[in-house]
Amino acid sequence: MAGGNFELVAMGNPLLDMQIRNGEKVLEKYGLNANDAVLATPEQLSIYQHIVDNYEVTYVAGGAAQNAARCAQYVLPEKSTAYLGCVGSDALADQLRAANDKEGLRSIYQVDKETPTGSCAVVITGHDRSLCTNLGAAEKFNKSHLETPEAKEVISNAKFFYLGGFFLTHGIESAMILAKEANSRNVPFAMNLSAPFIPQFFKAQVDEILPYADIIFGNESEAEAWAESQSLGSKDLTTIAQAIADYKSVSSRPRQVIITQGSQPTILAVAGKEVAVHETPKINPADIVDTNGAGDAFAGGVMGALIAGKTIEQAIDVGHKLGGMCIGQVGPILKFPKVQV
Ligand code: 26A
Repeated sequence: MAGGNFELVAMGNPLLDMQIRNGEKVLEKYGLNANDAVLATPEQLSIYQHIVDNYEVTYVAGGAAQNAARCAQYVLPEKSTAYLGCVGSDALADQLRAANDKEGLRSIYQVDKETPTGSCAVVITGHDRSLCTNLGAAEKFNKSHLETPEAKEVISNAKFFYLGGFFLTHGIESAMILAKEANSRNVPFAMNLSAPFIPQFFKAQVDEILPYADIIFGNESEAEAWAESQSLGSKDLTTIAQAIADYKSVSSRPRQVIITQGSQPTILAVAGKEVAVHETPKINPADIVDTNGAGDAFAGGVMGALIAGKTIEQAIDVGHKLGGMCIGQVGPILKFPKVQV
């Protein structure tokens, strides 16, 4: 598995990020938490116009799984990654395609002409980022898209699948199709917990797909939310990571669970093994631009390295490097021109 043949197929919500800095007042006005990710309520839908009118907005390609796939491509030979999602027929979609083209991620978009491409208000305060999303066309994704010739071809050749957990708010049916495809061909199926509200409010969907997940990514607050959803009765991250690893499985692969916690060490739990801890390289606070996409870059780096044949420990190192690189850029992107990692 060295890359170059669309080994990685990712699926998620393609979003255009509308990012602002010093957004304390916006958090307050819209009742958002500093380091959270939510779906916009009807009352929050005016946030997009509000930031356009009152702030300097940076538009940058987002969508958590799409970011991760672009970052996996960063460490792989050309044409190693493809991405499935639904966009509208508008300028936002063109910007997302262009960003994917630049990084060599193949966009296999379903297009819903009636609905605008999704957007995400990214409100930066210090080293925190708050994400408020209007899914738009992203939630119009239909499983029929998986039957189109282009999607079918990459799905049937994929050696590795990645699902953004965010997709579970609307797309469990399509998600299960990929999970079962991975399982039937014995290739890894990876998933991100994505945000605390996913295990919290979409528990049934998480419970349904988790037995198929060979690799789970998450951060500390998502892991805690999963533990609460399962009434695990523990806030200890080692215990939680182990419990996710040991959760029932239909796969022949021992599940690997990777929990990041910002600058603190990354936890790796593998079903049937002792939990291990990997130091996160220190980043000089002065070098931090914003943390939007850091977790996606980490996941992308880990998957890219695994596809390139690295061990899980080596892959975590690559993930840390890309996460750190992303933090030094505006938005969920890596250095361009490319640097060797
Ligand atoms: C369903 N929701 C809320 C979302 C998202 C999302 N991607 C998919 N679905 N909310 C925020 N994001 C993306 O997360 C990235 C940072 O990890 C943002 O677009 C941002 O680029």
